[in-house]
Amino acid sequence: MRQMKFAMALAASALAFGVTKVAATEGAGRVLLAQAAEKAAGEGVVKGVEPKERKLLVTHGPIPALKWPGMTMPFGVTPDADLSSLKPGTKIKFNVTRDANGLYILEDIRRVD
Ligand SMILES: [Cu+2]
Repeated sequence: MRQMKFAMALAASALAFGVTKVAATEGAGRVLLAQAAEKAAGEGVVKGVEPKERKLLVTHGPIPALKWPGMTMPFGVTPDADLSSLKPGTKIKFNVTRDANGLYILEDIRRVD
């Protein structure tokens, strides 16, 4: 009887371990997916600059990492982004990431001259 309890306890802990392991693996997978999805390289052309609102209107090419086709859309930018050298017609490269609210914003904006 004692042995049986021990065996059951072992089985239970093995099961618990297995579940924990799966959860950890899934968690890691999700982190990797999130990282892959949240840093997507893109390029495009500036269509408009709103320095006060820290926004850019950008016509970007397809961004496969986000499954986005090319389109024109407004973006916020990271706080460190320097918009002073950008104007309509400026070609740029950037990374698309998300802000604290989950909105897509541009970071690491580089002019392509
Ligand atoms: Cu878009």
